[in-house]
Amino acid sequence: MNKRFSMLFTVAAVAVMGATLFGSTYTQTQIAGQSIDASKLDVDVLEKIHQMGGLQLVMPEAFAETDCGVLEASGRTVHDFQLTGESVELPIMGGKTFNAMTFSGQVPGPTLRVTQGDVVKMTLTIPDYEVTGHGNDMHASQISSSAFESVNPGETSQYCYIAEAAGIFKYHCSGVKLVGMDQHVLSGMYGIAIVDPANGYKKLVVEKTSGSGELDRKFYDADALEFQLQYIQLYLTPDGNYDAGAMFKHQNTATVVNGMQFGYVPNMAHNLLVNGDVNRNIFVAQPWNGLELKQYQSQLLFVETDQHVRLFIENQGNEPVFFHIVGEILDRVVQGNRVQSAATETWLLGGSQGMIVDVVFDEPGAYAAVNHDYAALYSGAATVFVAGDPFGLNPVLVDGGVIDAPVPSYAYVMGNPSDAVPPMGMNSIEHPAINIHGLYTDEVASELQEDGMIALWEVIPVVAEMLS
Ligand SMILES: [Cu+2]
Repeated sequence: MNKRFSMLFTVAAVAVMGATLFGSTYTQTQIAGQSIDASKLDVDVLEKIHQMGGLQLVMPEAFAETDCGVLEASGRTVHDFQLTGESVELPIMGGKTFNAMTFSGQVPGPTLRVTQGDVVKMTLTIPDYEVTGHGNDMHASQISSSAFESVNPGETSQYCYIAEAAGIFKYHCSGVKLVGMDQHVLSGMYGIAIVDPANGYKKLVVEKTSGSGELDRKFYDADALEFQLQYIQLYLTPDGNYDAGAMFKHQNTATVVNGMQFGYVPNMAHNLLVNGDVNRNIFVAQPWNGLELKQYQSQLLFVETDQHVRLFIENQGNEPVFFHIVGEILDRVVQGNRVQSAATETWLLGGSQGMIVDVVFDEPGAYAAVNHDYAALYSGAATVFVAGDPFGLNPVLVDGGVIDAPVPSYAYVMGNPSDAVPPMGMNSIEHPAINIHGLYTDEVASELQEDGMIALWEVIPVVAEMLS
């Protein structure tokens, strides 16, 4: 037996013996410092150690290593995650603007997507014209919080870590040495990291009773059409500045999903398609109506019926989220790569909690995903999914020459909004098309357009012309 194996063997043996001794009594003081003579062990115990894989009990190398040089040379996949901290003015419902703080000119900040075990190399740059310093605390990391030290204007800072745990994790500005953290986060400096499980996502099982009353179990492949939804509150003074007094009293001005109130509801184009009139609203609240709003015009989320849909949901805020989809049951809720619930009506997220919701929409229709706290719902937390072709638009679109043949969802015609679509992962179904939508600066929106994303404010008039 070579020395290395011998040492591992001892570690495994101690684990087994420890378990046995603890099983009998918790008062065994002789466990500490006990040495085990392997030659005297029962052969069954040796077999047991062999079966449990002694080698695997040794921790992988450098699991809490934060040295970028060491981690980059480790052979793991490295993700370069570059962010800038910038204060900008962005629109708020009602035609006004507010003084936002952003990661890279957008709220929420860019989504990072990695696989469990990958290395994240986070680089935060603060331009020299920025009015304040910023930091970035990434909840997907397990490293000393000293790495989240704030970065001054005109400077750049970096840290590396291994994304060890699978799930959805927030990242957020840590202020200037924690000072102003509430202001910076609640003004927009937050985002998520999605860490896909090393072995991928699991198949979805949906149990229902069919028309006959028999229990009907249906299996869906792990591959899913994915969306991301992040909830937070805005606490603002009438002139669009952060209101700390309102925050301490939990009196928010607005509840936003991916930065906007009612950002995913019908717009005038949907009014025209469904009601034949741009001014006849489909939904009770359509505050972001009009082509001139460009990337801020509200959009809908389109899915197919009988399709596995995976939602990455994070509560970035200061109030609870009671996540519910009107007309649907959440088929599965996963947190920490463990199933928490199946077939549940609503799931609660406290502040800084995330979850993955798997859902299959059975029937064509419109479904509103809400925070079932009425104050949140009526102040902006309503997001409309449209499954299939509930409005019978396929014949109209085919006759008008917009599409060649009927499509399983309107995503094939209008695309899904870019800020609700996470980067592709190992079990992602690619969206048929993606349109530019989000609380982006005009610079960010132009970059997305240059990258080939659809600018609906340019496409809609063309489609309307074809249909007229
Ligand atoms: Cu900040």
